[in-house]
Amino acid sequence: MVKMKNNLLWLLLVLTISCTVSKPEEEIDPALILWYDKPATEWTQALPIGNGRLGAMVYGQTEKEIIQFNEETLWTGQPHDYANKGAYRSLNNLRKLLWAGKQEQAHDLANKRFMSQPFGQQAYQPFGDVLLEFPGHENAENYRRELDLERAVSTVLYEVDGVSYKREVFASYPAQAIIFQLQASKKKKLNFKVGMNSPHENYSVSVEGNEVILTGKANNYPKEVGRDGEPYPESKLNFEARLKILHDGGGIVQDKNTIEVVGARKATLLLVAATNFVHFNDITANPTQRCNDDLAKLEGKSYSDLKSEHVRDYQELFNRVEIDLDDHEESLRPTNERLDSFYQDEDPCLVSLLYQYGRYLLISSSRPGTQPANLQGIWNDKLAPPWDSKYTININTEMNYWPAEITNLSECALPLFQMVEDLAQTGQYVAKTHYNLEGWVTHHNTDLWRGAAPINNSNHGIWPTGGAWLSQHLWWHYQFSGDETFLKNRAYPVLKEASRFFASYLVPYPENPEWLVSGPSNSPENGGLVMGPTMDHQIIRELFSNTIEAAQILGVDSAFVQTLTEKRSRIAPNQIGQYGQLQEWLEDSDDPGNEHRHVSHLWGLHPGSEIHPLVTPELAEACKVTLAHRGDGGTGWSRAWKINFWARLLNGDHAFLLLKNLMVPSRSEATNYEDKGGLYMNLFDAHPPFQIDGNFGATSGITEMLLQSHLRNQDGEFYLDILPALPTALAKGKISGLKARGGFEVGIDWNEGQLLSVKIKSVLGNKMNLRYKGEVIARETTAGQSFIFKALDF
Ligand code: FUC
Repeated sequence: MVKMKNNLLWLLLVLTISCTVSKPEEEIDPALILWYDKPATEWTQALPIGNGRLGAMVYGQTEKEIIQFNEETLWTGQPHDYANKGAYRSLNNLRKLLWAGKQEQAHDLANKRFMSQPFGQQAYQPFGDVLLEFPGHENAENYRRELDLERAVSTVLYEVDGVSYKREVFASYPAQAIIFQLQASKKKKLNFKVGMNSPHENYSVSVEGNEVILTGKANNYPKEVGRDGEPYPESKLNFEARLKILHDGGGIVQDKNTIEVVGARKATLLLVAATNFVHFNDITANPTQRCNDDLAKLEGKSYSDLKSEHVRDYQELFNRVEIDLDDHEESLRPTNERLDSFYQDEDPCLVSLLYQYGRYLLISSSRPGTQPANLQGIWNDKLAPPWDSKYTININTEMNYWPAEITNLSECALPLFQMVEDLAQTGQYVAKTHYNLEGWVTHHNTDLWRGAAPINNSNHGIWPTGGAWLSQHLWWHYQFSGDETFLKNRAYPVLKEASRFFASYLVPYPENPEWLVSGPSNSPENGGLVMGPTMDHQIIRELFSNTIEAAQILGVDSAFVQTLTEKRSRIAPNQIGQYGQLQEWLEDSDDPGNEHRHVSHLWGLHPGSEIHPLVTPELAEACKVTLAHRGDGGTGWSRAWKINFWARLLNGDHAFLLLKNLMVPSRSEATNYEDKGGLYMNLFDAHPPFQIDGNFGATSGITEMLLQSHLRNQDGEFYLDILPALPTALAKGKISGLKARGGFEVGIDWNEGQLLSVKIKSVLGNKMNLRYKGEVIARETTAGQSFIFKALDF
C-alpha cells in the first residue's frame, strides 16, 4: 500500500514551531481517509460524523465555521394512527375492477377509500447549527480537512500568521455527545466566538455559565394538509441542545447568546442534544433532563479520555473488516480529484475507500438503541427534505441494511429489527382495518410514528409486501449468527404474523385458479395498481419458506407449516416473456424500452435467492434480458442494486461497470430528482438529491463480488462462493472479516484475478461447501477453528 503522512506540513510545523500541540496520527492509509484542500461550501461537500443518534456535517470553514447537526428523533408530527377505518370494505371491489381491466376506476376508488389518513406521513427534521467564528482567519494557508474512517474523527488544519490551528470533531456513542477540540500551536492564540441556531420557527438560544443552550419546538409538517385535504397532525416534539465550553488557558466572555473564548491555547466543546420522544406512542421525555444527564456523565473526563473511549468503541466494529485493493499514486490526491478521474483511472483504492465509507456510515447512523438509518441516514439540513427523509421500504430502507450482516456489523441492524417489531404492532391494526385479516402488513413507507397504511397515491402506495421484505432481515440475522434465542423471541413472531396475513390475503388467479396471487398491489412505482406483480410473489414465497424453516427449527406450529407449504406451491411462478425477459407482471406486457429505475421483479435474484445462474439458468438469462432493457443508468440506489444483480449473475465486469456509473461525480445540490445517480464530493450517494441507500448498496455490491453465501446444497448446507464475480479491474487484493451464512468468518487473498488463499473461521462448526469457480474445494470445519486453504491445495 502507498502510505502517506497525515499532513506532512502540519507535522513539520508542529516540530519547528511548538511542542505543545499534539502530534498527528502517524501513518494514514489512503484507503481510509477522505481529504480536501478547501473548505466545504455546500452541504454535500461537508463531512459527516455520527454516533447513531447524533449526526453532524463539518464544513471546515476557517473564519466562520458551521457544524450542522441532527438528532434522529426530531421529526414533525406526534403519535398517530394512520389507518383508514372501514377501508377493507372496498377491497373486493378493487380486485374486481382490476380483474376487469379498469385500473383508473380502481385508482379512484382506492384514493377515496383505501389510503392512510392523512395521505402522507411526517418528515425528519434538522436540529440546529453550531456556529464558530475565528476573527482574522479568512486568509488561512496550508489548508487541509479530512475524515479519518479508521478513527471516525474529522480534522481541519490550517495556518494563520505563523500559527497552526487544528480542530478535531467526532460523535461518540459511549459519551452520547459530539465532541470538539480546537487548538493553536502557540499560547493565547486561540480566540473564537461560539453560538447556536436552528431553522425551526420556535427556538431560543441562551447562555448559562459556560454553556450555550438551544431550545425549541419542531415546526409543523411543511404542508398543512395531505392530498386528500386532511390536515397533518401538528408537531409535538420539543428539543434542547447544550454546548459546554471548556478552555485551557485564557478566559471566556459570555454574551446573551454566545460565548467568546479569548487568549486560550486549547478548548474542548461538548454538544449534547435530545427531544421528548421515547417511543412511537410515547413523547413524555424531558429534553432538558436528558441533556443535563448526558453532560453530567462527561464530568471530569479529559478530551483525550473521551477520544480514546470513542476510538475504542468505534474500532471494535469498524476494524472487523479490512480490505486492501491495489492502489497507486492516484490514491494520494484529494478525494474530489480522485472522484473526478475515477471513470478513467479506476483507482481500486477509491473503491476500497467507498467500501469502508459504507461501513463507516452504517456505524455512524445505526447503533443499538437508536432509530434505523432513514433515507439520509441521520444527516439532514432541510425542513422539507426530499421524500421527507423518512423510510421508504419498497427498496431504500432494506438497501441500507444489506451490508450489515455480510460486512460484520450485525449489531448495527438491531435498530431495524426494533422498527420491524414496532411495525408488526401498528401493521396488525392496518391488516384488520384495510384487509379484515389477522397478522400484520406494512406498505411502501413508514416514519418515526410507524405509519403502516398505504400513503401518497393508490398508483404506488398500495404495495402490501413492505413488512414481508423487512422480515427477511431478521431471518438473515439468524442465518448469519445461528442465534436460536433471537429466532424464537424476535424473528419468528414477526415472520409468523407476516405469513399469517399473506396466507389469507392471496387470491386465486381467475385465468388459472390453481395459482394464488397478490393484489391489489403494484410493482413498485411502475405501472400503477395491478393484481399479481412478480415481486410480491417472490417476496411472499421467500417469507413462507423462511417461516416454515424457522418453525421447523423451533419445533412449533406444524399445522401452520403445512398450510404455508401448500400455499407456497400455488403462488404464481416467475414467467419468461416474449422478449426472453423476466415478466414484471402476470401478463406479458413489459416494454423493452422502459428504463424505469426500479427493477423490482429481479428481487428473486437479489436480495432474494430463488434465481441463480447455476440453479435456474433460464430465469437467470431472463434477468439479464430485463437488465439489458432497463439499462446501466438510473438513480444512485438503482445503480447500486444493479451492482448486486450483476454480481449475483456472476458477471464481475458488468457489476464493476455499474459501480463506475454509481461513482460518477455529481456536483449540483439541486433537487432535480433525475435518474442520474453519482457521488457528491463527500462521497455521499446522489439519487440525486442525496440519498444514503446508494452508499450502502455499493458496499453490499462490492461484497457480493467477493463472497456470496445465499445458496445451499440438498442437505441445507451453505455454499461459500469465493470471488464469484471478481471484476478485471480489481485483479489484486485481500479482504478479511467478511461474514457468511452458517456462522463463518472469511478472509480472501487474490492476485492477477486468481484466488491465492481463503481463511475460514467457523464460529458454529456448521458444515460448509467452500466453492471456487463452481467447484467445491473444501467442506470440513470445526467450531472455533480457522482453516487456511492455499491455491496450491486445490
Ligand atoms: C422511491 C424511489 C425514488 C426515491 C424514493 C425515496 O419512491 O422510487 O426514486 O428513492 O423512494
